[in-house]
Amino acid sequence: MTTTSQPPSYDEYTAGQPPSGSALLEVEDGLTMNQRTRGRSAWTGLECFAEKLWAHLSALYVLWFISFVIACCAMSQANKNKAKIHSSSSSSSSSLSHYNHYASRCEMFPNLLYGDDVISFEGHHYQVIGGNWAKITWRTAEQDAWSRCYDGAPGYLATIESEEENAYLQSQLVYHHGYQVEDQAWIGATDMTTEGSFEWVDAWGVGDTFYGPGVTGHYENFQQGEPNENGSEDCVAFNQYGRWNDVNCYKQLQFFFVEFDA
Ligand SMILES: [Ca+2]
Ligand SMILES: [Ca+2]
Repeated sequence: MTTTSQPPSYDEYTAGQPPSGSALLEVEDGLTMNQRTRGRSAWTGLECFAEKLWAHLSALYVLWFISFVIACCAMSQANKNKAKIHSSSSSSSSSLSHYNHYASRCEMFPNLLYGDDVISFEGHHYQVIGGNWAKITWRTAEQDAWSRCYDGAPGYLATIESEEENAYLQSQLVYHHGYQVEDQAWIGATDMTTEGSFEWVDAWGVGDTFYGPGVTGHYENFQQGEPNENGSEDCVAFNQYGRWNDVNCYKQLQFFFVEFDA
């Protein structure tokens, strides 16, 4: 009976019974105990590294997924807002951008009135800003009007579209506590885009042409002989009688009317 001498297994070595006098015992595959021990340690270290790497990658994936979901929600909401504004107006993209700029500000600060009273007439809301001591150009008045908010709506220089509205604003001007005879007020009319064609500049940044070649059917109240483009006159002043005159946009007047669509 022939017996084959089998080398001890790794477990037998680790069971504490290595052959005597052999710290570097050779086994069947030619590896020593030290080599096997180092291999196992290396493998265990690799497994540990892999587990940590997977844990980090899992955490990063979760963070990326949460960011992705938040970004999708934000884009969806932005698209809804854009569609809402588009559906409410057919204005050009520049007008839309102009309006959005001021509308979003008024969403955050619905009532920026700077201590001035708001008055109402037939569903329209106004402020009469200024005093005899004031020196206000049309551009300054326009920017000031847009900086104001009432009940979430941005202000703009008043657009006057009826005799009744014009008469109401005339009375508010002359009875204003800061008014003195011959003071005037800016309104939101200009022909700076096309000479001789006057349009209203409202909260959207541009409005309807109400006076000019071929334009009929719109309210206007220019005094006799006006508009006359005397020098360079592209902005419209409103006098104590409620009559209108084109004057230089950098002329300094005492008042301006702000209107809100709220
Ligand atoms: Ca002009
Ligand atoms: Ca004039």
